[in-house]
Amino acid sequence: MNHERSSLLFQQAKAAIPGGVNSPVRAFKSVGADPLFIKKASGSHIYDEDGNTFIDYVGSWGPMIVGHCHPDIIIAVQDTMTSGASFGAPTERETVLANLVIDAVPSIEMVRMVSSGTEATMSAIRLARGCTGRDKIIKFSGCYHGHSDSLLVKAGSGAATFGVPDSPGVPADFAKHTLTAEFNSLESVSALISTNKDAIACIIVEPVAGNMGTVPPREGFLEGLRDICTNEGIILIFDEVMSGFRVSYGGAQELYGVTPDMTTLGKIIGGGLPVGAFGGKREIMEKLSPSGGVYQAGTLSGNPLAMSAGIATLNILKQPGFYKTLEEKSRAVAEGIANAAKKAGYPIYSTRVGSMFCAFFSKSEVYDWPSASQCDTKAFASYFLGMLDEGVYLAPSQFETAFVSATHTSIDIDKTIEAAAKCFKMIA
Ligand code: KE4
Repeated sequence: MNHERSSLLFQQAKAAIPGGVNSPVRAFKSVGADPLFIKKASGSHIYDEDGNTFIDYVGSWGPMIVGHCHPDIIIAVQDTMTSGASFGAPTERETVLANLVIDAVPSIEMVRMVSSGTEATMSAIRLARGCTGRDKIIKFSGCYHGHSDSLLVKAGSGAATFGVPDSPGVPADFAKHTLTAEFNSLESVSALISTNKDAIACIIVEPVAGNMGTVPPREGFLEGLRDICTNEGIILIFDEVMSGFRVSYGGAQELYGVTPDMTTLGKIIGGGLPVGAFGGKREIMEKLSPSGGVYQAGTLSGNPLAMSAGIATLNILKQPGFYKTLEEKSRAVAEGIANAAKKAGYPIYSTRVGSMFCAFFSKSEVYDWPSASQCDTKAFASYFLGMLDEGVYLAPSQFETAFVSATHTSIDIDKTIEAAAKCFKMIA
C-alpha cells in the first residue's frame, strides 16, 4: 500500500507542529509507523492522501456514530454558517441542544456547554470541589478524562495514597489531591476513603472504560460507587464523553441503571465539531457562574455551528431502531473478529459494550488497568499494521476502543472479519 504522500505531509507537519500532530495518539507511535494523512471521509470509510480506502473504526474517536458526512449534519452546519459561525452571545440553539440532552439523560437537570471533553471534566471537578468545599478527588487507573492538571496524575507509590504527576508540568501540589483507585475494585475506593475521611469532593469514572481498551464495569461496581458516594457525601461524576449517546441514547447510566450526580459529555453531541458538556442536579449546576460562585467560561462555548451539528446528530439518534441496528452490526463484527482469532489459534480477550469494542491481546480476562497493561502490545502493533494493509483502520493503540457506526455495512463487516482472520494467522 503506497503511503508516499502521507509520509511527505508528516515530515512537513513535524517541522511546524510538535510531533507532527495536534493530539499525540494520532502519531501512531505505539504501533511504530508513520500516521496516515486523511483527505476525506464518507459513511464508514476514510480516504487517505495516497488514495487508499479504509473501513473506519476510529470514527474521530467516537463522534461519528451516524457515519462521516451525514447529509442532515452537512445541511445543518451549512445553513447555520450562512447566519454566522459565532456571536459570543446566547442563541436559541444552545437551549435546543441543552433540552435534547436533558430529555435524553434524566440525571441531567441543567447542562453547560463547553468546547472539549477536557473542559467538561475539568469544570465538573471544579464544581464538585466548589459545592463540597473539599479538595481531593478519586479517579481510576486506566481511565482518561482529558489533560487537565488534576487528571494527569497516577497513583503515588506504596502507602502514599497521594497522587504523583503523570506528566512534566503538573505540580506535585496539584497531583497530591488526586487519589487513584483500581477500576472494578470497590475495595480500593473504600481504602482511599478511609484514609481521606470527609476530604473527597468527587469520584470521577468512565462508567464503561474506553481508554485502556474497552473494559465494562463488573456487576455491582457502579452501584457500589453510587452507594459509597451517597453515604460519604461525595459527588459521583460519570465521564460519558465517550459512552454518552454511544452505548445507548441515555448513555451508560441508562444501560446500567445507575444515576450519577453529574455527567460529562462530548464527542457525539458535537457531531464532529468541538463540543463538550457537563450537567447534573439543578442544586449543583446552579452553583456555577453567573448563577453561583464557581467560575467557568468559554469564548466558543455553545457556538451556533457546533450546536447545529449536535442537534442534527441527536435527532438522527432519536429515530426508532437506531441502537437496535447498531447493536446487531457491533455484535457481528466483534464476535467475528474474536472467532477469527480463535480459529487461528491466537488468544485474544474480546470485550464489547454496544458499539464500543476491543480485542485485547491477552490470554486472560481484562477487567482493570493492571490486567490491561499485560497485553502483548507488539503483537497488537503487527495486527494493527496488517489490518491497515487490508484496508481496515483501527485505533493505533491496544489501549483504545473501536467504534461502529450506523453506516458500517455487512460488506464492511465481512471484509473486516476476513482481514482479521488473515492477520491472526500471520501473527499466530
Ligand atoms: P477531549 O478533550 O479530547 O475532547 O476529551 C477528553 C476525554 C474525556 N473523557 C473521555 C472518557 C475521553 O475518552 C476523552 C478523550 N478520548 C480520547 C480517545 N481515547 C481522545 C483522542 C485524543 O486524545 O486525541
